Amino acid sequence: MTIRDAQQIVLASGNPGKIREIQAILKNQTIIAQSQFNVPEAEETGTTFVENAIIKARNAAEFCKMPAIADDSGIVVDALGGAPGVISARYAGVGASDSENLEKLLNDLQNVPEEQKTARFICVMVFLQHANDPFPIIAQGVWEGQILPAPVGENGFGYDPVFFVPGYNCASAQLSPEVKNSISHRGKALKQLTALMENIFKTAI
Ligand code: ITT
Repeated sequence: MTIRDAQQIVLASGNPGKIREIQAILKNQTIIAQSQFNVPEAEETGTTFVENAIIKARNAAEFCKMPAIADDSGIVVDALGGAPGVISARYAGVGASDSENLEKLLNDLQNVPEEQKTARFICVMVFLQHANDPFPIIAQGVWEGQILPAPVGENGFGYDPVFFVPGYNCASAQLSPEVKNSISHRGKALKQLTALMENIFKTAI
């Protein structure tokens, strides 16, 4: 298999926070955000991260006639039976802002004891060579932590201000972008994805 055709890869995400982090890691590849091609947003109808990542990658690959990478991610909170999970981006409703989503999360957890607020970020990254690629390359990363009682920190996006990172003793939103990428769910998934791609395509990614 060759990745020569994949010099340009469309990144099937409309989330600027994710795009920043992914482009910082894949800096040797020409990764073009789907907004540059006016790709219509795909409906995320899957019940799992992997289904939604494939839906998004296929949608962008089909529209752009190009290889595509997609990220489906979210936060899973044990005390909420795994919610918000795949609906993390729209937990407080379709079109909700990051602060509305994390406000709802803190509200849902207000009667839960601190030690029971264990949570993890999940990221599934998918690479498709083309829309009908029957062999998606799939990688996943998990980042364990805990939900804080109140938001803190200015970096990152989404739930970063309420995600406590054990070992660093701070919120994810207090980490530099470099440190976050070196330990996060997305960083881990991307490392795994590039290793799988290098193995399959026999070329450095
Ligand atoms: P695209 O589908 O266009 O990529 P999206 O934001 O809708 O953007 P998802 O459906 O994968 O993407 O939802 C991911 C949500 O999970 C995201 O909006 C955040 O609320 C949260 N999330 C994922 N990774 C995160 C991170 O590194 N830090 C903070 N929140 C994160």
